[in-house]
Amino acid sequence: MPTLHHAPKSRSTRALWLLEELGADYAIDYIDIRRADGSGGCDPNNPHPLKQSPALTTADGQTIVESGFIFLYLTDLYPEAGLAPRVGDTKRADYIAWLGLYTGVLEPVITKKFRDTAGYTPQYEAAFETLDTQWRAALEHGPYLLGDTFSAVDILFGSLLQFFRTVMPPHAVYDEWLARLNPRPALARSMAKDGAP
Ligand SMILES: N[C@@H](CCC(=O)N[C@@H](CS)C(=O)NCC(=O)O)C(=O)O
Repeated sequence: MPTLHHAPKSRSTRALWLLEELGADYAIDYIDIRRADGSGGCDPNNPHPLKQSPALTTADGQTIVESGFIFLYLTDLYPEAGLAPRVGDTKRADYIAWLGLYTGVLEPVITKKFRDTAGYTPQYEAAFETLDTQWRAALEHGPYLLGDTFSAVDILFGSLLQFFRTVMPPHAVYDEWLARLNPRPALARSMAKDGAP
């Protein structure tokens, strides 16, 4: 079974939520990471090359890193859960595009905007505004990012706002979407497993 290398209250919390939504059979390896407040440290048991969370070890011992790619792997591993369009589905490209935008655009842009602010150029701000517009347009069409069906990209993007709501502007469409996501039983189950037993 896959093993999630998980640090409580970190980006791996969203992978726990996904695993619960998928009904997956999985193991959790609770790890330590360096925290922004200077606490924590690199965990020798963490297979992530940068000692970050999340990391996933597959059933055959391979390591996958980056939230978006862990999501792609897991939703392909459990297609019957219906949390992602399968290959050949017309919505597959949209799904891959959201995973790519999260990994390749949103993460680097918000890191610059909120942490490494000296490097926040007008190009980054333009990318941020484009993403905000595209994200809101998808939800306005919604009710979920891919349209009428809840999917793994709602978990990926939604977990960011659950953790850090002010990362995006205070538009009601975000809050209404979060209100649809927050009561999901799988989210409550993942929260119960978030901290080490
Ligand atoms: N883009 C990566 C980011 C991973 C990441 O930065 N994780 C943080 C926890 S939220 C971490 O492990 N920080 C410790 C460190 O960078 O040493 C992903 O989404 O998987």
